[in-house]
Amino acid sequence: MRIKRFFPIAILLLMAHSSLSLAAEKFEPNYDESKVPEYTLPDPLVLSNGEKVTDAKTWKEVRRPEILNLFAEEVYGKTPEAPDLLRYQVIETSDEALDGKAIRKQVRIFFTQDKAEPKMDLLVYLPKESENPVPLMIGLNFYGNHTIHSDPAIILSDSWMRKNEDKGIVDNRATEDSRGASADRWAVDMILDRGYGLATAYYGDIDPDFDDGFQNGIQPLFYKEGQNKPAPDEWGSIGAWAYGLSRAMDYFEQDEDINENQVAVMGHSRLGKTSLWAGARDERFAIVISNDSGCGGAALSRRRFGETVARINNVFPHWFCDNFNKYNDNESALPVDQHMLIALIAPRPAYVASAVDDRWADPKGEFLSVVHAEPVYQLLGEPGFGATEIPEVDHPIMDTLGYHIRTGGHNVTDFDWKAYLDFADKHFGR
Ligand code: GTR
Repeated sequence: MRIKRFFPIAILLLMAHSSLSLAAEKFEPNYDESKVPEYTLPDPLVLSNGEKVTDAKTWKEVRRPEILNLFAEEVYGKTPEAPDLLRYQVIETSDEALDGKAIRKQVRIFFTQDKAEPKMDLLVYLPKESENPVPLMIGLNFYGNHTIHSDPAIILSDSWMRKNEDKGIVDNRATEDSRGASADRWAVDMILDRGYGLATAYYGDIDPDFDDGFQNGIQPLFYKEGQNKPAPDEWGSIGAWAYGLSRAMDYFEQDEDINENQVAVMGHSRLGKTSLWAGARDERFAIVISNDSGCGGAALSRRRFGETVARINNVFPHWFCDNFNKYNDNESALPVDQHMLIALIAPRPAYVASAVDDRWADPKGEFLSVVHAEPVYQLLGEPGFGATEIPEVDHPIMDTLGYHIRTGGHNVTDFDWKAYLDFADKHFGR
């Protein structure tokens, strides 16, 4: 009897499992604009009780918290409160970094008052010639701080890394070959020459980017008694990475060489999704920049162009909260769409960047998010940016909101950095 009952269930489970992975393998992205489904976006300026938001006070006190909460409960997961006190240790400094042009600081940030692990190593370069305190760009990196520049004094990360031969990763660890391996994505000289500081940390220091049921990374530090994974409305990896960015911000508030009121948070791809969520939650970030962030970032989910909600949740089950799975092939049920994530940044300046060949990230969907966030900026007395059509390739548009689509593919280039620095200059009055 037992065996008879067991078999069909096992077979059913097996079938369900293989059809899932089959669905992931067989996913065919839509790249045909005429096949984008018709959709209606939720209105950022209508309360969940149906009333219209017509003044800044109602936006700030009612609608903004409502939307923030919806993103937390349904998309990225709720995040713990900030610690009362940031524990950090300055590990290394130099006033003669990068041929004497920069000040370098390497700061170890801890996530609790007592535990040593996990820890996040923050690398900070500040321009030496500028008057302090300086404005600063912060972005997480994919393969360790030592990959952003060949500076031999950068501490070589000993954290777990995703496989990548080109980045000198052997057995999931960085090697000396990793030094400077991502330097082409980090315009360190340009940033310093323009009078900005640059800070970065390895995202895997906060939560290693693989699905281990949240046993590593910072989530376990916050489990209640008996809890061994986040609840369906609690943070996944993107939530954790964004939390790490906020802890870096805690540090900037304590560093007298940094102007904590002029910090721009920037991220690429999955880390662009992260910079948007960090900037939406934490209003201390004065400017928020998304580089090719795509699905779950700046792109509208309802367009289903390129990567979709179902696809991203199947392939990266640890990025979002479990509740986000409710919207797999069911985007119209989402109480939000990604234009509302940009709206949460208002009235602070936000910049979204796309690339022509990065269709997977849906450049048009990224542009439309900015367009549909604009009414919130206008309600708060900011001009937004006035564009209704995607601009010419390689022609950034910038007002309080900014956007460009550049030549090339999924990457961060000097063109992107130049636009972000121009945008920051404009808003920081430089
Ligand atoms: C892709 C993923 C994208 C983007 C990218 C990245 O595989 O589908 O959403 O996040 O990875 O982060 O490089």
